[in-house]
Amino acid sequence: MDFDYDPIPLPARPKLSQAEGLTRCTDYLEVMSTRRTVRHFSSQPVDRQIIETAVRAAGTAPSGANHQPWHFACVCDPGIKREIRLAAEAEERAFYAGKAGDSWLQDIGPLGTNADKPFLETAPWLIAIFAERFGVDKQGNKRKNYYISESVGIATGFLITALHEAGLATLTHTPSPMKFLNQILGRPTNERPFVLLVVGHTAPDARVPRAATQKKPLSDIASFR
Ligand code: IYR
Repeated sequence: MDFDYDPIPLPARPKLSQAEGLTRCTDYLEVMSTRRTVRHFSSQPVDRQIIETAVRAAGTAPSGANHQPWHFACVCDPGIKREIRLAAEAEERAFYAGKAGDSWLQDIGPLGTNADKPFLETAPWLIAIFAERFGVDKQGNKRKNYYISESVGIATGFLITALHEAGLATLTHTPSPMKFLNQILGRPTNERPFVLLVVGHTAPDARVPRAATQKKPLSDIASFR
């Protein structure tokens, strides 16, 4: 088979010494070590331009066959945020009332969460991230996507990092099931809600569970041979 392979040069990047590379990497580690998943948001507004730029950064993520199987539905409208809160809390009430099962509830006990999700209205932005199960072209033909969860997961990581760089806090929220997001946000059925990212500034009295700050040491997460 003949393919239209059209190689172009890489974009220019400064050549770093190993020492410079390590310094930069260490700086990045330090920045990322201050990221916390936050549940106490202030209502301080955040410019749409920051959200747009962070989403563009997310859109640079690698993806299967470069199909970019994601959609970021960015919501600041108070009425829509309220709708999302009400639907999410309904799911969460069922979850905490028993659907989760005892061992799951025990595992998240140290996080201090419950079915109340006021931050879904307080935070200035909600970004509902959808994974495209398959693409649809202008003629309505289906296009297969590949490594969908991997691709959308990586893009979500890029997004969280960009927002953290912008001095903002995020919460990766996953009310389950999240089908209501398709209906409220008018997203097509080929898109599956992946995560609901809550974005904003932290409340002045924000607290995080101590348990959540404990990260595994390198020796537990990596092996070298
Ligand atoms: N989605 C619920 C429960 C929950 C589940 C996990 I796994 C967490 O890490 C945290 C919470 C909620 O948001 O309360």
